[in-house]
Amino acid sequence: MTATFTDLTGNTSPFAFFGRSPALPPDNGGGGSGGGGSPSLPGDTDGDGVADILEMLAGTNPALADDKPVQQGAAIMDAFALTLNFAKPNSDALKVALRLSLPNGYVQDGAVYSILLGEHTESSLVLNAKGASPKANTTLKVTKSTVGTGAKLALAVKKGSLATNLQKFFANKTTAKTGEVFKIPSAVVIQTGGAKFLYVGEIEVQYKATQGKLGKAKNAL
Ligand SMILES: [Ca+2]
Repeated sequence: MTATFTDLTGNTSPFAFFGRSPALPPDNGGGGSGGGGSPSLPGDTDGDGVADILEMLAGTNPALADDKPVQQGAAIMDAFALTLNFAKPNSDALKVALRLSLPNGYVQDGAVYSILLGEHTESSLVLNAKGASPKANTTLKVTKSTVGTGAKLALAVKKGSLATNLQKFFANKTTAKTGEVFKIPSAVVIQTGGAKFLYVGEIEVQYKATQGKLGKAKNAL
């Protein structure tokens, strides 16, 4: 069974602009598993090894090689659940679970997190001593492991407008088949102790749409 992206007025192919960004590598054309191709991030103006979009996330200067975040390795996405509501604006929801290893000198109280998912950014989430950001439509909870430097991040977005920056990863054409698997790049920047630390990762998600109503994507099993 296939589903079509459908807008509020019932048009069945209104999402041509969701086609893969020209800056991204073309689809590998293989279809099926991994049909979304590699989502590696393009553009590194100053050639310092950190893509411009990640420097913008970190608040460093993408044109200055001396100014860049400290690359910390992987942010592992354990879960991803996106619900796009085509019938009602500002009603999209997203829940993401991530794991990473906290940097040296990390202080939870006052740590500032910025998270990139696809081309959607949640910026400047400031934690309290308990690891929670203030109550809002977007919340982040960071739970430190009792042993070692590991931490689990739980990001929740409600009443969002997420389609523009996330749905493009599900549609390399004007329609997408239910069940297709796509890769979504992710990045986390932590500001703590006067330094900026960058983590990157990606997750494979499976897309499912109900015509004119909902589009859902969750991590592929
Ligand atoms: Ca750069």
